Amino acid sequence: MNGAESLIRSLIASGVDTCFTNPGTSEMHFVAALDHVPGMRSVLALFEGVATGAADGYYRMTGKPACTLLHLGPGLANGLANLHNAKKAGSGIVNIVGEHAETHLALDAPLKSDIQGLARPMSHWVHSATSAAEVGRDGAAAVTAARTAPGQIATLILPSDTAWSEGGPVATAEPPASRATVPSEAVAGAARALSGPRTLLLLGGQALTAANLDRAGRIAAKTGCSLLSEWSNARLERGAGRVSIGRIPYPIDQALQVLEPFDRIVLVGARPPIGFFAYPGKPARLTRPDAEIIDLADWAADLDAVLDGLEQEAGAAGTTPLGRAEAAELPVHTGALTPETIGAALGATIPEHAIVIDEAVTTGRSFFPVTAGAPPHSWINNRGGSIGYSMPVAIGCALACPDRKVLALSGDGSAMYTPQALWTMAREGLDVTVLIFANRSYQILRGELTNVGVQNPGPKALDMLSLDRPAIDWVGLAKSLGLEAYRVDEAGALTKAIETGLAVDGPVLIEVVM
Ligand SMILES: Cc1ncc(C[n+]2csc(CCOP(=O)(O)OP(=O)(O)O)c2C)c(N)n1
Repeated sequence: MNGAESLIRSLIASGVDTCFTNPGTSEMHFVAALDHVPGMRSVLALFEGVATGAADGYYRMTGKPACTLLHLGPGLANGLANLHNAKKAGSGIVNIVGEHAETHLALDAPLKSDIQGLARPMSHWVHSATSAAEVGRDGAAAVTAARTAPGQIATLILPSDTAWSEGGPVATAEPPASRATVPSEAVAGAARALSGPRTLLLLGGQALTAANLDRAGRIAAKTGCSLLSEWSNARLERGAGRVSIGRIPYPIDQALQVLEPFDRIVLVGARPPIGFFAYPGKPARLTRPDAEIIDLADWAADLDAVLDGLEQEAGAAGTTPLGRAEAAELPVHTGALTPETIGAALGATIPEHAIVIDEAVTTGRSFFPVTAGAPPHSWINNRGGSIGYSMPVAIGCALACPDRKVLALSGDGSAMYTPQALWTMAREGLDVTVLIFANRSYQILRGELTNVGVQNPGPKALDMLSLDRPAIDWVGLAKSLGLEAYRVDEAGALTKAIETGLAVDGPVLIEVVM
């Protein structure tokens, strides 16, 4: 058994059974070992950002790390933007990054680079394997790190001689440590605060499961506090019958207005609200300067226990939760495609147990309220702000949950960062319906020009935000990568196309021409 085989066996023994790969020469022993060791599902991605994004989506739906296989420094570098998003979402991932054999490193070969230096900013744990005999243990240690709450990025650098030389023992990761508890006095104090006027309970991370939202709804019913989540959530459970929770808006003025009424904000799994960006003359913190922030529990804490404790302390157990969404029967709209008619089409078609990955950017700003009464579903946001995440994340979600329908909603600008994801969807026959909102521009940035104080932008500035020269043929692109694809420019046709996409088992792309 060589080192590569002992590594794969150790990953499998530690519960990692899915690998998103884009290999090169230095990873050939790992690739060969995939056939010698049963139990590792390997999925080829044609760009490393697709592999890392897929591993992110996989973790969000399973709570279990997948691994990636990346080719030296440049391969890792191509995957970094979606690793950044995964890190901000609290997703656990094990990256295996190939490296030259030790004897070759001294020769400054073309692909030699500072892999540790590249890995560190987007990883919580970085380790270079030094011997084939130890590589199984290194793999298990990487899984232990990746499983640290809420989920961490672990990067194991694998010199090719540690893969091809005689391997050592197969190792198993330590069981995940239990999540940190919060002192009961702090919970009791926060429960008292929630009973005061003008108080917000701001939820994030594991506080957004269906059961925890029910607890929050009971606390709100009993204490009169308001509920909100952050703008971007790694995964939020919602839909008919679930406690419907609003998100702090992205646009800074709206966010300030939403938070202005609150004297006290209790944080459970959420951070103190800040703007996505700084804007001249606008505050960075979104809460009123005199508002009291009670940071009860961060996202790594045992939030089930925290919300249970709050519920008990508030005397809310047995109360009917406030704000459960009612099932909505939405009329099918016809006519022009606008954010409102597109939102209505989604509200009318999102199926039960769907996973919606939202990278709809400007088009999608108003999707949330109109889809609140759709059948129960999961909603996934980008917490890192690096665009090009939704189609890769959809791959991981679809592999993690083969019985659920996946809807990836993307602006055309965002989708062009990782279009290779479509090929992997087709190759693996994944049940994903992709909606591309083809407004042929970086629309959000037109608004941001104004927000940062640029008056009357000139033609060069506007040209940097336009995608219409040439217009991208999404249907042609998707078909060339093996997908069924449709173009729609009217709301009734969009509803029908979404229904068609959802009825098909494999991937379908819909170009929504705005
Ligand atoms: C990796 C990365 N590069 C650039 C940006 C800056 N950026 C934010 S949104 C955006 C354009 C989004 O365009 P699109 O997806 O078409 O959405 P629209 O606003 O048009 O709805 C860009 C370039 C970013 N967030 N991440």
